[in-house]
Amino acid sequence: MARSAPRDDAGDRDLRVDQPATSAAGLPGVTHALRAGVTQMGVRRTALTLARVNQAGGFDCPGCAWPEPAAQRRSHAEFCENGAKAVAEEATLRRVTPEFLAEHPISELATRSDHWLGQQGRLTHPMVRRPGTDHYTPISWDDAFRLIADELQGLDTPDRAAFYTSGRTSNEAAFLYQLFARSLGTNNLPDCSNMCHESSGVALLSTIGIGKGSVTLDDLHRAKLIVVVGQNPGTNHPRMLSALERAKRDGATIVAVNPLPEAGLMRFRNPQRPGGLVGAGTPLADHFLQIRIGGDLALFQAIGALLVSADADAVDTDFADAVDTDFVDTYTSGYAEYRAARAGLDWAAVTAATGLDRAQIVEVARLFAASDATIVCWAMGLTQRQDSVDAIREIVNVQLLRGMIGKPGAGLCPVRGHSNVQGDRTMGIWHEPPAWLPALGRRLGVPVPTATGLDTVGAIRAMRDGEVRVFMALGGNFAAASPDTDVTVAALASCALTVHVSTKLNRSHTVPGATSLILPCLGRTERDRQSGGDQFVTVEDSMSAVHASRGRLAPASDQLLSEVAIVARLARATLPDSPVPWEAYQADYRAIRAIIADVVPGFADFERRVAEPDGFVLPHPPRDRRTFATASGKAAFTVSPLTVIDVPPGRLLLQTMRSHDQYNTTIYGLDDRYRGIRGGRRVVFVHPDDLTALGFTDGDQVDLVSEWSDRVERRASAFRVVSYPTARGCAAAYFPEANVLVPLDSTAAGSNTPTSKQIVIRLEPA
Ligand SMILES: Nc1nc2c(c(=O)[nH]1)N[C@H]1C(S)=C(S)[C@@H](COP(=O)(O)OP(=O)(O)OC[C@H]3O[C@@H](n4cnc5c(=O)[nH]c(N)nc54)[C@H](O)[C@@H]3O)O[C@H]1N2
Ligand SMILES: Nc1nc2c(c(=O)[nH]1)N[C@H]1C(S)=C(S)[C@@H](COP(=O)(O)OP(=O)(O)OC[C@H]3O[C@@H](n4cnc5c(=O)[nH]c(N)nc54)[C@H](O)[C@@H]3O)O[C@H]1N2
Ligand SMILES: [Mo]
Repeated sequence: MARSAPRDDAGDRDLRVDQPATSAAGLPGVTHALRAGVTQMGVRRTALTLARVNQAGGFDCPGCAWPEPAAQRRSHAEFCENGAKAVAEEATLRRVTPEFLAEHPISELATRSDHWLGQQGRLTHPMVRRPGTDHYTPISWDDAFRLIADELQGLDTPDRAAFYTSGRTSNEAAFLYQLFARSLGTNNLPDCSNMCHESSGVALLSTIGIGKGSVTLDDLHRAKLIVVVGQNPGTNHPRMLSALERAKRDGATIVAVNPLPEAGLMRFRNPQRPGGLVGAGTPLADHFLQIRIGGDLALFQAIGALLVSADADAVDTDFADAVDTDFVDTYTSGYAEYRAARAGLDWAAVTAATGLDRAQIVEVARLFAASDATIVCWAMGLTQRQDSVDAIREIVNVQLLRGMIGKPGAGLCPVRGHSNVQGDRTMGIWHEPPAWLPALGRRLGVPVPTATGLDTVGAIRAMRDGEVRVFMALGGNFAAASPDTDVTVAALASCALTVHVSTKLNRSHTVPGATSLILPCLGRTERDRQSGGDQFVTVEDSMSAVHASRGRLAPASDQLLSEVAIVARLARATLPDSPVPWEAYQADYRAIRAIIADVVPGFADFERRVAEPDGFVLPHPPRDRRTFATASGKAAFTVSPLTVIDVPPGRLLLQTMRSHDQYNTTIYGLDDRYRGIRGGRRVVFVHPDDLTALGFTDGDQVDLVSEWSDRVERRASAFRVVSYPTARGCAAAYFPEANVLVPLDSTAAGSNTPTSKQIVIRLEPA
C-alpha cells in the first residue's frame, strides 16, 4: 500500500527549500524556543515553566538524555531550543477532551498527520473505543482497569500480552511496570531502546561487561580528541554543543563522521554566553569525514589496522608506539587474534565502504595515535544497521588499543535519546530477565518468569501472527515509531485489546485493537500528589547520573493519574492476591525507591543520595576501576568481517532521521531550519551528482520504493527531491514518514534493531 501525504499536510503545498544553515543554536535558537513556548503556553506559563527546567528542585527536561552540569556550574538557563519545544508540547494549554473525540471519529483521525494529531493538545479523560464502533467515549478509571484486568485474566498464558515502554517513563513507574508484567508471568517487555541504542548495549555488554557509556560530563570537558560518529547534536542534543565548545576552547580536536555536514557540528553559537548570541559562531569540527552510510565499521577497522601497524604500507613511524601495551596486557583479552585479523587490510573495500580516501583515514588515525584522552560519541547513525553491533565493537577495539577506558577525559559515549531510556533499562524494562530479578521475586514472594520475552520486532511479529492479543504501552507511539508501518498497524489492529498510557493524541490511538483504551497521564512538568503527599520521581541520564524530577504545574486535567498510579491500580485489579504492596507504592514513591535500593545494584541509600542537588552517579566498573564483568574478566577485543553494503546500480542507500522540528513521532512544526527546509516534511535529500546520474533534478516529485530480499514492494509516495551535499550514493528522508519503507525483518545482527538507516531504495517519478 502506498503511503502518501495525509490530507491536512496539504501535500506539502507550502514546502520551500533554501540554502542549509552553516551554524546552529545562538540567538535564533532562543527566539524559536520562546516562540514555541508562548504559542502553546502563553507568556506567564512559559516564563515560569522554562525557569525550572533542569534546575535543582525543578523537573528534568523531557527533551534528551544529555546530562546537566553540576548544580554550582549550571548556567541560569540549562535548556535549549528543542528542550523548550518538548516542554511546550507537554505544558500546552490545548486540550483533547471527550467532546473533541465525540466530534472526530477514529476513521477521521486516522487520515490526519502526526503533526495535526499532536497539535490538538493534552488528553484529559480516560477513553475507550468499544468493538465495532468508530469513536472513543469516556470510561471511568475503575472500569478501565476492570476491563484490562478481565482481558489479561482471560488469556491462556501471560505471554499473550506485551508491555511496551517509551523512554520518558520515570524510574519509579518503570520499576512498577516491569514488576507488574513479571508478577503476571511474562518478560514480554519491548521498549523504544530496541529501536534505538540496543546495538550499543549489546556491543558494550559483550566487550566491556556493561551496556552503558564510560564517560562523565567532566571527561568530555577534559578530552583532547572527541570523535562524534553518526550523531546530529545541533538538533537532538543541543546542550552537548556547549560541552564540545568548552573542550575545544581547552584545546580539544573534534572530528565529525557523518554522511551529512550537519550545521551544529560545523559551527555553533552558544546561546548561554553573551558572545555566543551573535556572529558566525565557533567552528566545532576540525575534521569532517563525510562517510557513506554504513562505512563506520570499515573506518574503525582501518584506524585499528593503522594503530597496530598491521597494515603493510602503514606510515609506521607515526604509529610505532600507538598501542598502549600496558593496558592491553593487563586489562584486555583477544589482542593477538585482533592484530592478526587486521593484517592485509583490504583498502579497496575500505574505500568502497566509506567513500573516504586513504589519506583522510590516516590523518584521523594519527589523531587517535597522538591523543592521550579520546572520547568517541555516537548515536543513531551507528545503531540502526545490519552490522551495527560489530561496528560499535570496532570502536571499542580502537579505544582498547589506546587504553582509553577508565581514565580521565577518555572513553566510550553512546549518547542516549529519550530522557530516561537508560534508567528504564536499569529498572528492568528489558525482554531479558535482569540478573537481580530472582532476588526481587524472593523478596516480594512472587514467582518470576525466566524465559526471554518479546522485543519490539518480536512483539510486532507475535501480534501479526495472533500470538499476542493484548498490547499495552506506557508512553510512546508504537504505530508510528516502529518499522514497516503497514505491517505494524495491521498487527496492532488485530489485537483484542490495545492500551495506551499517553499524554498526547498520536497515530497509535488511530489504529485501535478490537477494544482500545487511552489512559491519560501526568507529564514531567506537572504536580504529582498522592495520598502520601507531593511526590517526585527520578531519572538516569546518558552518563549514569540519577537525579530527582519534580513537576510544579497544575495537571492538564483533574482526571489525570500518574504513571505510577496507573500501573499500581491496574496491578491491584488484575492480581488481587498479589503479595506486592501496590497501594503503599502508589501512596508514597519512597516505598518504591526503598525496594529499588534493596534489589537494584548501585541504588543503596537511594532516598538520601537522590536528595543531593546533583543526585548521584551509578557505579560503572570499567570507568571506576578498570574492572570488566565479561566471561574472561577482561575487556574483549573482537574480530568482525569487513562489510560493504551492496547497493545495486541505479539505487540509493536511504537513512531515516529527525528534522529540527520534531521529537521522534511528535512533530512540532514543518520546518528543518538547519537543512533549509520550510513548510513540509516529504523530502528526500540526494547528492546532485547522483540526481544527474539517475535522471532527476531538484524539485522533482518522486515515490521512494524500498527493495529488500522479501521482494515485497514498500512505497512512500509524493516526496520532493532536494539536491543536497550528502555522501555519494546516499539519501535521507524523515522518520516517521519513511518508516513504511523499513522491512520488519531487516534488523541488526545481535540486537534485532530495525535498520532504519540502511534501506536500499529506488526513486520513481510520482
Ligand atoms: N529535538 C529532538 N531531540 C531528540 C530527539 C528528537 O527527535 N528531537 N530524539 C531523541 C532520541 S530518542 C534519540 S535516539 C536521539 C537521536 O539523535 P541522533 O542520532 O542525532 O538522531 P538522527 O536524526 O537519527 O541522526 C542520526 C545522524 O547520523 C547520521 N548518519 C546516518 N547514517 C549514518 C552512517 O551510516 N554513519 C554515520 N557515521 N552517520 C550516519 C545522520 O546523517 C544524522 O546526522 O535524539 C534524542 N533527542
Ligand atoms: N525510521 C526510523 N524509525 C525510528 C527511529 C529512526 O531514527 N528512524 N528512531 C527510533 C528511536 S531512536 C526511538 S527512541 C523510537 C521512539 O519511539 P517512541 O518512544 O515510542 O515514540 P515517541 O515519538 O517518543 O512517543 C511520543 C508519544 O509519547 C507520549 N508521551 C510523551 N510524554 C509522555 C509521558 O511523560 N508519559 C507517557 N505515558 N506518555 C508520554 C505522547 O503521547 C507522545 O505522542 O523510534 C524509533 N523509530
Ligand atoms: Mo531513541
